[in-house]
Amino acid sequence: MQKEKRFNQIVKDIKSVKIQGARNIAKKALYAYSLIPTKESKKKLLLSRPTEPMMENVLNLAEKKPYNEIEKHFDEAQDKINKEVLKLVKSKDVLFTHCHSTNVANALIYAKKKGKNFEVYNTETRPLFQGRETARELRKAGIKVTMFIDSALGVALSKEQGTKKANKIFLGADALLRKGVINKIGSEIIAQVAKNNKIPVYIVADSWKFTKKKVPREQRKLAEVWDTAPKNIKVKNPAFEFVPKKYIKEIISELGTLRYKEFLRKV
Ligand code: RUB
Repeated sequence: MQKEKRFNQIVKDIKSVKIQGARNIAKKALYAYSLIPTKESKKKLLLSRPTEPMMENVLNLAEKKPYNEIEKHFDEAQDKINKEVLKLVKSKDVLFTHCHSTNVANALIYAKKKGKNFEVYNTETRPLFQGRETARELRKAGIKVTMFIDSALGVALSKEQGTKKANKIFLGADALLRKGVINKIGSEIIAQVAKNNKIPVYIVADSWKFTKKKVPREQRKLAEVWDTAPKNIKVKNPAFEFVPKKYIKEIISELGTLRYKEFLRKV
């Protein structure tokens, strides 16, 4: 009973985005599955957030391998990612990120600890404001952070209205696909503006987010956008979008910092 209660709480927290980000979702889902390792619980977990191939990859492994063997991958991969990001980050950089990605945030905190003195611009990420979590976490690590509303993206990525120009973009990913990546809504437009402003876009993501399958893009509750909307007004709340590989300079994963083509060869 206790196990069932804990399992259900995790499913609830993944659904409500209390547990968020591909890595945290996959890690918690693995733990939940270890509590109740059945086909039915796997199905329940997979339905909790549909745009999460890392969760699916991890749960597929969990059917064959012991929990500890799979669980250690998360930190091992993150360590390698941190070292790759460290090579790219320079003091005085103005780095831009969106939403909250543990792979990105951990790597930036590691770079700061290693003595790099950069600053970060980030976007609040409506409607659920995951950008605030990123800002809080980075600031706590002593990183200078400036947060923008999502629609001020053009300002954050150019030298306008008292801002510097961000010179590198680090985005996380929920899904790594053959033709590009899926990440939080807003990511494609960030990549387009970056391209226009000649700012390189790096995807920082564990390679276990890769899938050859078609990945559905989650549509979330309309009330997250406008809970008192008049009945005759339509509201849309897409949570994720596709970023074509043409906008991506390199993928930074535990396999190294690689051009998209090379990454596909290695993964
Ligand atoms: C989070 C999001 C993150 C990726 C990668 O969306 O888009 O960029 O999941 O995160 P949500 P991580 O808040 O809707 O889950 O690096 O933590 O795996």
